Amino acid sequence: MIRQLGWLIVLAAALGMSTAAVAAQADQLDAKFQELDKDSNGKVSINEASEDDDLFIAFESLDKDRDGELTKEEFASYRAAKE
Ligand SMILES: [Ca+2]
Ligand SMILES: [Ca+2]
Repeated sequence: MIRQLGWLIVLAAALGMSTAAVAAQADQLDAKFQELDKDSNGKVSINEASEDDDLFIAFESLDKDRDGELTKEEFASYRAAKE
């Protein structure tokens, strides 16, 4: 019984840690996105993306709907590919 409880605590700790890690990653993504989104319109334009060389180079392939701007989802796929 005590042994089972021990496992539960280990499991809970592991779950808690991974949730925190995911949340931290999401925060980082938000912070970077907002930093790039200078006019705060919720999208990163090609001009805004030029702040970041790697992002600028990847811009066209990231802009899936080709509207000339990256949504947070489009930007998230860049971050995901980089990590
Ligand atoms: Ca913008
Ligand atoms: Ca787009």
